[in-house]
Amino acid sequence: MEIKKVTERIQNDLEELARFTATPGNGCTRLPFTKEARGAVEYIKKVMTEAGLLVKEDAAGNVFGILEGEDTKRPCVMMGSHYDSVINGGNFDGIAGVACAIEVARQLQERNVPMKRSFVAAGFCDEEGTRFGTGFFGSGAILGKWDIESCRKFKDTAGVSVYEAMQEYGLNPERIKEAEWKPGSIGCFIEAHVEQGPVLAAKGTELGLVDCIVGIQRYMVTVKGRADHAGTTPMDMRADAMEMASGAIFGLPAWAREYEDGTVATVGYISAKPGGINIVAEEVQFSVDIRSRNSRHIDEIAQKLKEALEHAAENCGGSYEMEQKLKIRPLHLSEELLAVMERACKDRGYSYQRMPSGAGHDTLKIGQTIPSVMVFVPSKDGRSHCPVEWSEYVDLAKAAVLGADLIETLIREEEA
Ligand code: HGY
Ligand code: MN
Ligand code: MN
Repeated sequence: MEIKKVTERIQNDLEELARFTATPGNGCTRLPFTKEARGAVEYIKKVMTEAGLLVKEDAAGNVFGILEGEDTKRPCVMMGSHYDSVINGGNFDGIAGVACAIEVARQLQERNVPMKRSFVAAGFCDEEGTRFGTGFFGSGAILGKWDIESCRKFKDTAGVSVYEAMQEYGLNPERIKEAEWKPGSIGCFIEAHVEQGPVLAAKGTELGLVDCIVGIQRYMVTVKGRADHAGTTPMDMRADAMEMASGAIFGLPAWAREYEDGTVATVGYISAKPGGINIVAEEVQFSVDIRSRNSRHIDEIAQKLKEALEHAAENCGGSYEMEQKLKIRPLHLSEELLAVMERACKDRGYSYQRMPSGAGHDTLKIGQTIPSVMVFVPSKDGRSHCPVEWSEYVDLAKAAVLGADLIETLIREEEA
């Protein structure tokens, strides 16, 4: 296997997949259950078929390419990532890990690895949660974490539920439970992903072996006041939803900085109704994303948010709702798999370092119950979730080679 050929195959796939965006010329926008998602999935299925894999699309919109092992009853080795993106995101976040997983399937066959158990390349739906706020939909679905009720409950900012979006996409949400894999049927999970941060690029390290991933809590907050004339309504007679929201929004970054341990809090989305320049805001909606390697810090920030909203609502005569969209614990990854990855890096002469992940990833969901490991490749200038996101294809090729080494070792050692 020469790295040049691997690099070219990954580059070709990613350049093709970059075409499936709703914002051509302004980054990748590939939200779940859209025509862009459909286009990417059809291309992924084509490439998986060409790679000699058995292709399946499940009830949640996930796509799998299966290299069947001799004994299909034994737990498989799964490798993959998500094919959806954020709004105006980059062409590597998630989808590069899907391309790497397909490349690993090619390499396992080229190396004539005796496949005693199956290898599954996975493309997950809606890891980001950009549309519905939740996230980890596809990876959660294979673990049985989604049901019809939760598909109806969560809605996007246009009021379309996951349920309705699935129907429009051609899926039947009544069958969501069929996406669940039998417990024990996935032996371990590997994800290759761009770092989305500055560490590897700054140090010139080729690969990152992720040893822990932050916990995350996400909320959509709706503050309700009263619409009034912006000129004639005295300041002490208003129920201004923007004034009520601004206290909490202003507090979040400061509350996160107090911990000085990488804890972060972000308001990425805000909307005001009716939204007129001369109307006191009647309703303000804003998103909250809180992360830390320490769950207690996340809980404390969420509590401060609630208290700030309580206080503002009392003072201004308004009300608020704090809808929890996601709550997931921090994760320590498999030491056993990390040790095999470290050995493989040393054997290949790849520079590497262990590191935490501030981004969630499907591994954060799957790794809660299945031994998992992640390999990062450097992100140019540490940028991600924006059109300038860039990683070198040769670095992705190294991650794919490492993934194939890990799986080959697991399979050969088992048989030893
Ligand atoms: O937001 C994240 O952590 C990831 O990009 N889904
Ligand atoms: Mn991602
Ligand atoms: Mn992302």
